[in-house]
Amino acid sequence: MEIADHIPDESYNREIPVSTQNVNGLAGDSRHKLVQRLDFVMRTETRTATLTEPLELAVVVPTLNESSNIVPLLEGIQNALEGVNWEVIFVDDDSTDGTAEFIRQISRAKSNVRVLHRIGRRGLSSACIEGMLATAAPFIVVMDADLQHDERLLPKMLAIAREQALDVVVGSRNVDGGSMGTFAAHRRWLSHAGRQLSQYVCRCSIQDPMSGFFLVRRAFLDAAVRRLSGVGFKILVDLLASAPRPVRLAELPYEFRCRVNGESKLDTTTLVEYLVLVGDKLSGGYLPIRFLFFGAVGSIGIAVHAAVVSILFASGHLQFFTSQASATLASMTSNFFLNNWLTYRDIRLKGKHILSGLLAFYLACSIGALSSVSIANWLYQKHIPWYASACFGIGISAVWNYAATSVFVWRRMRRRRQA
Ligand SMILES: Nc1nc2c(ncn2[C@@H]2O[C@H](COP(=O)(O)OP(=O)(O)OP(=O)(O)O)[C@@H](O)[C@H]2O)c(=O)[nH]1
Ligand SMILES: [Mg+2]
Repeated sequence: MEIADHIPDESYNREIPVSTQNVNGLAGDSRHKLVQRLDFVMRTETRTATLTEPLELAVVVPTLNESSNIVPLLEGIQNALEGVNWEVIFVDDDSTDGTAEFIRQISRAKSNVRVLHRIGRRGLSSACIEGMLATAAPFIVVMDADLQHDERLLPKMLAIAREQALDVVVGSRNVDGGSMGTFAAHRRWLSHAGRQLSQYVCRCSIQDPMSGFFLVRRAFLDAAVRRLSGVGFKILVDLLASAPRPVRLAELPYEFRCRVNGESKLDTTTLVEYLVLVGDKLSGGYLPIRFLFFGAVGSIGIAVHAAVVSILFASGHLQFFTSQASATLASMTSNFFLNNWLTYRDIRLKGKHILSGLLAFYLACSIGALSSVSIANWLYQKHIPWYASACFGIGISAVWNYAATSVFVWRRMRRRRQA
């Protein structure tokens, strides 16, 4: 049964239906409390930009399946920013729990709440960048939706940025008074390692570069935005490493809370993406990231091929031709799944698209293999040494496989998924 609460909105002189039907994991009493809190959010007057009182601060919140956190988050921001002219921009990557629609319903009554709904896209950093670009506010805060960041820090961040003319103010867990809360030991270690690594690319000294809670001055963002990589989770490191000049920065302590509702989106690719980000910054942005991943996966494919041939042929069970054909199929299959998991993680194929993607991948790679053999053979006949001919053939097939599969497997499938 749908729970629809008709919340009177005097400014519109009509009832705004807000459905909490899709709010994840909440039932009975909790849902009732949520409805009351939503009512508070909808009724509370917030200052909105006018000609005499311009917008002062935008809060950009990336969301992926965070429907149960939206109301408490808005409530917290609203309480913290009393007297400030603010807006909040949620950037949602097509959450399956109805987060975007839920926010849209709130937006109909509250003009300072907006949602940027991205379809066929993934990525926390790119979501933050697009959210920051969607506002005209002179100061922008990026914070998570999961209530782990202390919204009471918001007015202090704004005040210190103004008073000391700072570019960036970071909500920090690693300065006096701040804490990681109940963060697991391995996450603390990862955070520490990430901090050490960030020193090589950031244009300032910072204790908590892994923080996802920070304020940035619009003018500073504008100067750095074209150099941003937009890869992965660590948008603050990206921003600090993209600065055209040394950054004027302060850190304010806060205690990192634990997540109560919803699930963490961190996975093993987060670490890989961070390494890619640092590599990209160290190379001055010239690293062809996807191609390098594709190449690394291809090398693993060679190892898979060699292993399968040696097992099947050396064991004496199969002829060389059959062993070779089985190994080719095995390596193409493992390459497809590894590329889908890593190289194209932001546009990953799922569900029924996996099978059609795999078949398209087989086809594209078979054409690549045939061209590689023909070109290498032709060069060899022209008296080019065998190793140079072979390398050239491999190079040609790698470029072909990358170009063809990126267009015909991942991008084409993505377009179909959007249709
Ligand atoms: N738009 C968008 N938001 C994302 C994406 N991945 C994560 N988020 C949001 O980014 C914020 C941080 O994600 P979390 O999964 O909480 O990551 P974390 O805080 O580093 O990790 P935990 O401590 O385990 O919660 C949350 O508001 C997520 O909903 C994404 O791909 N796109
Ligand atoms: Mg979190």
